[in-house]
Amino acid sequence: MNVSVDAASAADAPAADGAPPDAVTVADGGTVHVVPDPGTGAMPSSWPDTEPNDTPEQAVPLGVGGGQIGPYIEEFTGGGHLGGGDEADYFVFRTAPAAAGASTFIAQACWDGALNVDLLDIALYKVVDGQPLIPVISAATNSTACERLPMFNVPLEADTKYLFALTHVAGAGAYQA
Ligand SMILES: [Ca+2]
Ligand SMILES: [Ca+2]
Repeated sequence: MNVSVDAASAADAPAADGAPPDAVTVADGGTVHVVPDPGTGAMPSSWPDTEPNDTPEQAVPLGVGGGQIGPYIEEFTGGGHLGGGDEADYFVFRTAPAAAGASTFIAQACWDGALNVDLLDIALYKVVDGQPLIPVISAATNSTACERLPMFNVPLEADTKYLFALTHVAGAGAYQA
């Protein structure tokens, strides 16, 4: 499995904006995204693919989730869709407080293999407001059927903001995640 981490260490290079370097591993070359607050409601069992959700700034707020968290995007309406000008679907949630028990993350996204395209890649980021996105885990193979995280039940920190991204690679079609 070809796992892409899409990240660069900023530990020994000054940030592009002139800010002092720090030791955090950053994505997007150090770009700081303003990710919406996920809110305080309970995470819905089916995640709505509410457009536009094409940038971290436009992430769909999902509230608070606990236990085993995973995307079930438009579970009852055929799934999400990428391509045809839609380059990404972003979602943001917060994990439950520690008192509620441990939270983990699972994810895969599959599409019609008859399309014969590498439709998408997936990635999970930790969000600390005011800092670049912190890559947690991702999958960016050239599969023409599914993308799935290389680890089952990825441990998540309690009471922490996370961003999940499905990014378009090629073709166009629905996906089930
Ligand atoms: Ca989108
Ligand atoms: Ca892919």
